[in-house]
Amino acid sequence: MDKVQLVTSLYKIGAIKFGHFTLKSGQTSPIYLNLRQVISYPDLLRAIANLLWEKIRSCRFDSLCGVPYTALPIATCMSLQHSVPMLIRRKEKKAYGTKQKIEGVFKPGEHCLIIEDVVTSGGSILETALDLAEEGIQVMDVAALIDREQGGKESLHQKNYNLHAALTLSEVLAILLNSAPLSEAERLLINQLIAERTHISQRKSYAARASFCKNELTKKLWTLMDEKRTNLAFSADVTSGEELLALADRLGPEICILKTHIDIIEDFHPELTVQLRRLAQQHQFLIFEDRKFADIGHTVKLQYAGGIYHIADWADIINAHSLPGLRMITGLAETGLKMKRGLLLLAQMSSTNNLLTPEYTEKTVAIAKQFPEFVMGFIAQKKLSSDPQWIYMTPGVHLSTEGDALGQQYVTPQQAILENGSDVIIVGRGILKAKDPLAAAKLYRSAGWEAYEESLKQVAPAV
Ligand code: S5P
Repeated sequence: MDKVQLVTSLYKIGAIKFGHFTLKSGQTSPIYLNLRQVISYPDLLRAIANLLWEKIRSCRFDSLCGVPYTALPIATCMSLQHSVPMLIRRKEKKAYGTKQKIEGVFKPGEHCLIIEDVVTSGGSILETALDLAEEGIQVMDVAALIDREQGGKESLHQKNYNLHAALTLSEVLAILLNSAPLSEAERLLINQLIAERTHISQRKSYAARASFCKNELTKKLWTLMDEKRTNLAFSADVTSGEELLALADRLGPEICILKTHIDIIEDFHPELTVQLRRLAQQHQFLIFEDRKFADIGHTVKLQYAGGIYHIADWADIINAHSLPGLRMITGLAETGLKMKRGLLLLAQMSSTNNLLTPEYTEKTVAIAKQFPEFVMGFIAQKKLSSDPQWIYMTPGVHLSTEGDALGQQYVTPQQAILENGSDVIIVGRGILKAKDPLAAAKLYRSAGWEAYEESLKQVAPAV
């Protein structure tokens, strides 16, 4: 049985599951690997033992010791097939008799090879190695079926143990995608996980991202964020023009984007947008009119360039739902490209029970690919693709994640940037409703920036 057959069989018997799981380490994960039931499938158990043996056949060892309990039958199988003695580590110390933790015959100084099914942090392996060491038994090598790539290999290496894993979780995901009879939801989840993992391992700085995009405004924004050291977009959802200008002036130095809903301003006058542009120039931020266009191409073209607001004249960035399809974007792009503007597509929303399904999100990303000169990226709750040209902006960000009475849901800046891989946090009431909006903006700015700097250090993707 080769790796592909083994992984697809493990999926078929339910040893690889997708959902929402809490791992032994306390971390949550959408993937659960449960190899306990392979003892009910002798062919699979034999295949696992064979694969592991291939990985360690050239290592030097006198005995094998499986990490209790799942790896015990695997170690037994290898011991029988290759006539290598086995040791067993008791998890609980015996309260009677010899009270020893390691069962079997051994001599101090002999080499034991540890067998494990799945490595996450490597903690259980280290515990086993410690108990063996207490008896004077040396460990140099560890064989495992799957390395979840969550830092286990590195922490074992620090203690001078070499991990020989037959499969990494990345390989398992790739095999499942190509060969397993997945449901549509599982296929989408795996695609997303692969994209996230690729992205996390190749996380690039904002400055570096500028070279990947085809939209000129996105380049300008990446550079601005990098130089000004802010990934904060302020959602200035106020109804008075005067208040909007006062906030833009006061908070301007803290932000990379000022987001407006121009149609909620009760005393709108065209001079307001002239003043906004002046402040944008003075404090170096971009203006994003959160208009959420969602009509046929002909209508959005008129809404964008004309009406009372003449949005195209003053808003650097606009957004649109992808619902009406490709040609709507053509309607916006005619004006937008002339004016060197940018468009964000709404790929996900923050509100409860919204109708933007995973398929809708995936199709939105596919639509964006057809307009790389105009589309900057997405309004989304998380990074959706490993393509570095797109920028991700996340609304529904608050330091307290309580939500409001009308369906808004919140994540923290840390969750948005570090865990979900977004690039810009959009904060409205978290700042507006604070006693001191400037102090609150500074707080969100540093939380967002710290999360970004932390994300650049991230090497081991947590899946
Ligand atoms: O999914 C979304 C998309 C957007 S653009 N959820 C959102 O909340 N928004 C906008 O972000 C919303 O229209 C509002 O202007 C802002 C969030 O405001 P807050 O006060 O809840 O932070």
